[in-house]
Amino acid sequence: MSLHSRTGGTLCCVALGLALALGTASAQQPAAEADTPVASASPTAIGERLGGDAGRPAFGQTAFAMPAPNLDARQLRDFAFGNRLFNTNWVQAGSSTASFDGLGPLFNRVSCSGCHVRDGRGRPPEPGEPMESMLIRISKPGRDNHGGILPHPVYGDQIQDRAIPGVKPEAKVVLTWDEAGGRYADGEAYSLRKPKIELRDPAYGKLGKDLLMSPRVAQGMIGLGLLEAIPEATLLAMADPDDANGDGISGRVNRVYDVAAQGMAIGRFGWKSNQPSIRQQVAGAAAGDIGITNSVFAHDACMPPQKACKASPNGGEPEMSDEFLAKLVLYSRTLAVPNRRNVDDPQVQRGEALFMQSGCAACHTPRVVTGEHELAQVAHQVIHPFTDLLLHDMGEGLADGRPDFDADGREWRTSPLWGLGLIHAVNGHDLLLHDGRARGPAEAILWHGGEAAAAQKQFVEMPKADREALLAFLNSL
Ligand code: HEC
Ligand code: HEC
Ligand SMILES: [Ca+2]
Ligand SMILES: [Ca+2]
Repeated sequence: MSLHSRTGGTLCCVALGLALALGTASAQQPAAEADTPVASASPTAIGERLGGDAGRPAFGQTAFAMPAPNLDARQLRDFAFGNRLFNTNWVQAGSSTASFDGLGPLFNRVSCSGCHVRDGRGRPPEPGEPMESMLIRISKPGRDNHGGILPHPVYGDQIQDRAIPGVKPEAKVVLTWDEAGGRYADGEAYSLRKPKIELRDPAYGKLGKDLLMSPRVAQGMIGLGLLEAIPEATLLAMADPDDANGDGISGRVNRVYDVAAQGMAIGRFGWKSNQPSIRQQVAGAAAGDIGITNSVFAHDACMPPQKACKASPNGGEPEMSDEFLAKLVLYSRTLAVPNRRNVDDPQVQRGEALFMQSGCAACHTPRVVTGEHELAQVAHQVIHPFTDLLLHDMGEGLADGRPDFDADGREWRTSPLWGLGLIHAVNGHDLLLHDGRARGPAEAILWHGGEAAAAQKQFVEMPKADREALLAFLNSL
């Protein structure tokens, strides 16, 4: 196995790049300011290993693409096959590569990795570009009989902006930005942008005035098995729906429909914790985003009025076997969490203390212990995901106005922050939040409102050196 030497090779340059990036930020600061005392200047409490035994050192473009180091030989073979499936470009039904056919008829991308680029983060398109690594969820006001969203009668629950020949893509998505400025308490200016979404050339008739839309970029793929192994009891213990402890923060679990179990379950995955398990998320992505049917979602995303879609030949029933699905699930569960960098840097340690003092940790839970899981490698691990997987009201600024099961139009799942500092190395951008509007972590924090308004205010009121220390800490994750 050459996996160890692969990371070793890039270590120096990436570490150097980070040091340079941090160095330029702090170099402008007078030494006195950089030494502003904070309550705890003690050595880091979190350490390097964010993913327990399923974490590892990882740097550069492949930082999110590594298998957990504790997989056994057979699992590593399955991981390698899962990796191949994740990167496979599915083709139209009837072609010669029979195991990888059945694309569409309606779809967003031809592969998982088309959106989860290098197992990392998608981004919104540049002006004039088509969407490449994000999608628009849609629905009508109301709920279906499982308490879930009410699909649009013609366009379903998602806009598929691509289709096989002979079938019309549903619509063209055009995204433009509204920009507005603000100032930190010390007078430094910032600017925030918010997307406006327009669906042009709808091919199957009117979308209607009451259409609800939720733009979402592809999420990172690391550490998901560990998040699945967090005991329900732990999630329920972290939840505080009525804010009983009076800290202004009232995380709630989402309860969503589990298709295989035919019952309700706690949601964990997706931007609104709208999926109960990795298996259902992966199966849903295959069917909804690529048009590959499977035993969980047996039908292509053709709504009854989409006749050409319905009439197109399929690539088997289902188009993806359970064996393939299981390998994709294993893969999606076992991408290693990269270790932290620069944990001994005093600025990073100051930033960690500021993170705790500013109330960030009330949602971005720094330490969680996983429980039982069918995959022993993710069970009983001490992890530092910086998420509670709960829903929080994030205010009107971030609201999409589209409920998803019990999540309302202002609620979002706390995003895990592990890997945050490596997104740029992996994906060449640092566009954050559910729709990629934030150009870096500072803008992401500035968008926090609702339950997170007090934490946001603390950030706005920090002296610049403190803001930079907090950002240096985030960059070490
Ligand atoms: C068109 C882009 C796109 C494609 C293609 C795509 N995804 Fe995703 N993926 C997303 C988006 C967007 C989300 C967030 C979904 C939501 O919030 O409802 C997501 C979420 C996920 C998650 C949950 C991550 C988390 O942190 O909760 C997993 C796992 C996942 N996708 C796996 C896959 C797999 C496996 C495939 C291929 C079968 C795939 N995706 C194809 C865009 C895509
Ligand atoms: C009330 C809960 C809450 C608090 C408090 C909170 N956050 Fe968040 N944070 C969230 C949620 C929810 C999201 C996802 C929002 C979205 O994507 O629209 C998020 C997203 C982020 C992101 C973007 C992550 C990504 O992958 O896109 C960063 C960075 C972040 N928070 C940092 C912080 C920092 C630093 C603080 C303290 C100053 C903080 N947060 C306080 C709930 C919270
Ligand atoms: Ca298909
Ligand atoms: Ca659709």
